[in-house]
Amino acid sequence: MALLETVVIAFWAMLPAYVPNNAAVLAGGGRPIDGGRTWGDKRVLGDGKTWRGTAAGIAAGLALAAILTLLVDDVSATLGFAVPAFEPLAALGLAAGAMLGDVLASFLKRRTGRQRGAMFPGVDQLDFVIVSLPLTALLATEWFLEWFTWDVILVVVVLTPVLHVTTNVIAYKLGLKDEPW
Ligand code: CTP
Ligand code: MG
Ligand code: K
Repeated sequence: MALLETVVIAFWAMLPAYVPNNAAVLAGGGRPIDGGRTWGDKRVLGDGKTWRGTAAGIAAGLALAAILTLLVDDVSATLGFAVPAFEPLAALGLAAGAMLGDVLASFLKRRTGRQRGAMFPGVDQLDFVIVSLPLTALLATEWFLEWFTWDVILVVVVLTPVLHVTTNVIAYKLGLKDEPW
């Protein structure tokens, strides 16, 4: 597969996992998932993980997957190669997996003494990939094996941190996020 083709497929296939984080930032607030509870002397997850942000993030990922699926034929024809349509379970694995990865990362941050908003290099950039890909493989195995070939996975692992850093710096400069990571 040509490199450009691999990059486009990787980006397209990951969009339903990329958008939940950004939607959560825009929609976040209200009741924290951990209800304010602590484990030892630290919060279980912290005020940065809310029910509203999480629900909005998953909904945004599912909505984007549905829109992309409607566009698949036109985009594939224009590009000259096929991009994936999202099966409902694939969309769910990507969107819910992204939010679950983010929540698990906050759990790890609190256990390692990091305050809300603290940087956790590596984890911040890849938490949603580490959970969304295995969850999608579990929920939509055939779809996953068809699209997430090893070269696509490699591109995802390289491309995601670059996109993550870029979008977060932009969100920070626009005043949407408190920190640029
Ligand atoms: N957010 C949310 N619910 C989520 C994820 C994010 O409400 N599941 C919102 C919160 O307002 C959060 C903001 O998006 O403050 C930025 O997200 P993130 O950087 O993941 O959270 P942090 O506040 O940095 O907290 P943490 O240190 O736990 O990552
Ligand atoms: Mg943060
Ligand atoms: K995060």
